[in-house]
Amino acid sequence: MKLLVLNGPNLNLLGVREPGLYGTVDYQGLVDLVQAACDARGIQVRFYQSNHEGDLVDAIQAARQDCDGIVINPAAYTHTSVAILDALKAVALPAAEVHITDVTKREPFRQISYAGMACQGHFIGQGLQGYVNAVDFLMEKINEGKGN
Ligand code: CA2
Repeated sequence: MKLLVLNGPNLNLLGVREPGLYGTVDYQGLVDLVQAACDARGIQVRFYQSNHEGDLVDAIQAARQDCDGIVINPAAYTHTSVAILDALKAVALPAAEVHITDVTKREPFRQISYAGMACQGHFIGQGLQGYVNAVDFLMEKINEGKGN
């Protein structure tokens, strides 16, 4: 089983700015955490972060070739990007949406998630652990699909 873990704009700044909101672990620390969780579960994983909407769309499309599922935190594009929603729908891979913060308790403009409309799992406000929980969710979902 192979997963793509996709992160959107500004998440490369994790641990560098706004630690009160996003914590003190940096992007590499997030990668290390999720890589270790995937290793422990015998899952292969590819990580990609971009500040550019089209690059995220390209990465979603590329996942069709070699991935069984997608963990995605589209960051600000969550609330604006129909292109990312359409890409997730087009590839039709099992997908789980992650938000480090509890977007349900933040500004009104964060209350819509376009990408979330194409995701079967939603991990909101669980910090970085949300990524690991999303991996577990997808592992179960993908294994179910294989008849396990
Ligand atoms: O809570 C989340 O994970 C978000 O996806 C984070 C996005 C925000 O636009 C979403 O509404 C919720 C923002 C990511 C910005 O990440 C930063 C990390 C460190 C310092 C500054 C920004």
